[in-house]
Amino acid sequence: MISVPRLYAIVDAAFFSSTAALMIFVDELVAGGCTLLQYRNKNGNARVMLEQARELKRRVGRTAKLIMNDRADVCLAAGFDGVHVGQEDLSPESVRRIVGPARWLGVSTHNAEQLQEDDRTSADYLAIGPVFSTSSKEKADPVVGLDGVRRARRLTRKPLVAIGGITRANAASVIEAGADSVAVISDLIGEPRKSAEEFFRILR
Ligand code: 3NM
Repeated sequence: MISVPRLYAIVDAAFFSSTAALMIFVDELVAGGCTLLQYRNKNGNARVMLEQARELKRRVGRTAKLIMNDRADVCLAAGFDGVHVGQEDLSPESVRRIVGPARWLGVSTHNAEQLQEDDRTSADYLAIGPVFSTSSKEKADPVVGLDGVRRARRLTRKPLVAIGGITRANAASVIEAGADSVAVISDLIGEPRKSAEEFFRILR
């Protein structure tokens, strides 16, 4: 069983106007103590995606685990540590076959049925969300709330990552509801280092 840190930083390329700005953001997250980062790029072209992924790997090295959103091919090509897939991406088992047994595989779920189904796969961790309303994801599923996190906690023994609208102000309640980790996009933007440090202080 893997061990997931309290804060799972999601680096979404859509939030950055240049590769340089994205890299500075990541350096700051690592300086703030982040050891698990997901690179998410939902509309970039594949070459830019791979270039950014390789640059992330060069900068982060082994100080943090790097998880690639959706793309098993980019994960392997950039030497990342794992892949995170959603309900409309390749199935967990098909990704597992591509990335092998050692790399981390995470799966997004949005309700109890999906969570139970993906609990039966070889996923290393499951995500549940959106916990709160979010503007960072297009066509987000209905909010599950803290009750959704509690229910998810009862349905899986895999590490549980909560996502969606999580901030320093509500993160403690999400962990109390049973999540092992919070995945965050927008509340890290702006002052990533300070924000990450505060998350770790709050979630200690
Ligand atoms: N996935 P923020 S919610 C990428 O429900 C993503 O699976 C979600 O961004 C899900 O921290 C979400 O800014 C967006 O709310 C999270």
